[in-house]
Amino acid sequence: MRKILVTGALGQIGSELTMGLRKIYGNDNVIASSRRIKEGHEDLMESGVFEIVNVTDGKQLAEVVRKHKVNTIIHLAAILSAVGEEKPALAWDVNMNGLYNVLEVAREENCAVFTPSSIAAFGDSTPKDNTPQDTIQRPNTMYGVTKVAGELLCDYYYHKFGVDTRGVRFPGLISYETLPGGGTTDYAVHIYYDALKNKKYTSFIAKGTKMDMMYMPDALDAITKLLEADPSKLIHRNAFNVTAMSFEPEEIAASIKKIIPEFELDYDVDPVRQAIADSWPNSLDDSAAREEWGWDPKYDLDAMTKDMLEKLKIKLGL
Ligand code: AKB
Repeated sequence: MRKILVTGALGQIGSELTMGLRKIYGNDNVIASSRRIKEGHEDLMESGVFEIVNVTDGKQLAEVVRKHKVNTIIHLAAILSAVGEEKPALAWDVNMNGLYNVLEVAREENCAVFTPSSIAAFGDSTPKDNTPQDTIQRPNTMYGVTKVAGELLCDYYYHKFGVDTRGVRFPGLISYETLPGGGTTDYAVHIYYDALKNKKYTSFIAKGTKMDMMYMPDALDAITKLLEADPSKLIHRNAFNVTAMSFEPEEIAASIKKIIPEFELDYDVDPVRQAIADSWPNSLDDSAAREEWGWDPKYDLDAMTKDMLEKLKIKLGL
């Protein structure tokens, strides 16, 4: 039976993944952890074990893994792209030293590891359309640098020490439960909140900027599917391209307008986040994930918009 530790459990992915995993593996078998307690996550903290873990503290991490006899670590604690450009030293510390500590304790305690990479692992010199699984990776953000290095480090721990490492390159993730914390694709979450509250949104990403995106239920499905995939079928263990849709701001606005006709979009472009977005692919080729472990997303843009607006309306009490 799996005994799972989730790091970054109160973040955008972690808050939904932890509850989903508790349904599959049982409340007592999924330990949630975060570097601090956050308001609004009482259900998660009370439905199973919760531990304070700062992933940059290897000793603290190892103690929690041993205490709960953890055999699988889902490592989500990370600094995202926009915050990473504001605080590159912090991004390096959390993303690299945190991952190194996770891999070391996994090696010592015989744990499997899942950790996400990102479309940020690509850069200006990467082919932009239908970006191949194996291609040029020369990112120019600190977040991207840590994501490429992380992919390589996970490969290294698999080949050198036999640690069962797995991962996907996530695109922008859209969800209603917990807000994302400081990414470039965050506009595609905020737009739904503002559409419901104000019937208009000012985008910090420019017209015509295409990026890959995915609705959270598909992202959770990717994690649980890859975690349980037959290892003999996995060629690309740690860095599977996965995507569900690719759109530019005006396309998500058009999708919202089908449900809220008076919705309006305008622009006030943030040069830092725009430069990051411009360096990322327009659309990924995720055929390796489809072939090796059956990746098959369910939500396209309109299906996501419908569900997001319905769920957010309830959440915001509108
Ligand atoms: C970000 O925008 O930084 C993240 C990502 C694509 O990894 N959402």
